[in-house]
Amino acid sequence: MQLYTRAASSCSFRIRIALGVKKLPWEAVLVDVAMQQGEKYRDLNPQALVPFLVDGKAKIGQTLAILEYLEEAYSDAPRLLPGDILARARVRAIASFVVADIQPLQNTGLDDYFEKEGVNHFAWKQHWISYRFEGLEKMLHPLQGRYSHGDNVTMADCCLIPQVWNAINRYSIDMSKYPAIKAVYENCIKEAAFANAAPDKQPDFTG
Ligand SMILES: N[C@@H](CCC(=O)N[C@@H](CS)C(=O)NCC(=O)O)C(=O)O
Repeated sequence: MQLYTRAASSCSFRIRIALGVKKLPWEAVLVDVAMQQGEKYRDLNPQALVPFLVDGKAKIGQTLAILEYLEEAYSDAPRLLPGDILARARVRAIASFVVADIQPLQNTGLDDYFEKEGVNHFAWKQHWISYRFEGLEKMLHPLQGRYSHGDNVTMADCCLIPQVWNAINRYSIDMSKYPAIKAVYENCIKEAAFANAAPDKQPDFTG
């Protein structure tokens, strides 16, 4: 299985975590910005985004589609979705909130445009991450377990932890305002599947 990935990409970080939790063997294809914008990569993945997963005949872009594929294709591996229907809906809601309503507002792919327009994108990103974290904190509080949903890692954690890593390391967000999110982050990041997937552990990490 090959994952097209970049150290700095929080979206790729989500899939690196999932592959680690599921203990699936994989190989990294490192995608820098020049390769991502090139014709050859667009031929493979017309969305021209990372992550992108190739697993035999499966060629899949978009984090949530990849996570759902891994869950279904490797159902004997540790599960990323709980057994209960309501629990699954809650986990998917947390994951989607990060994927659809937080990360797109801090995607570095927007930076060139912001700079051309003279927008202070650092402040813009800090604002949106903080504002959305207020909602996320309420979704998690009171924390009922070690992770976003109980005591098992789920897709929600695969999506949440990279977002918090970025908030802390790239956007200097004060996480003491979000104690439930902070607790989940601290519980996860010390575990191997999360720690090994972090940007600073990747061969293409540049700081
Ligand atoms: N919705 C996509 C978002 C993917 C995405 O935005 N990836 C970023 C890296 S985290 C990227 O490739 N940005 C470059 C660009 O927007 O041109 C997903 O969940 O996979």
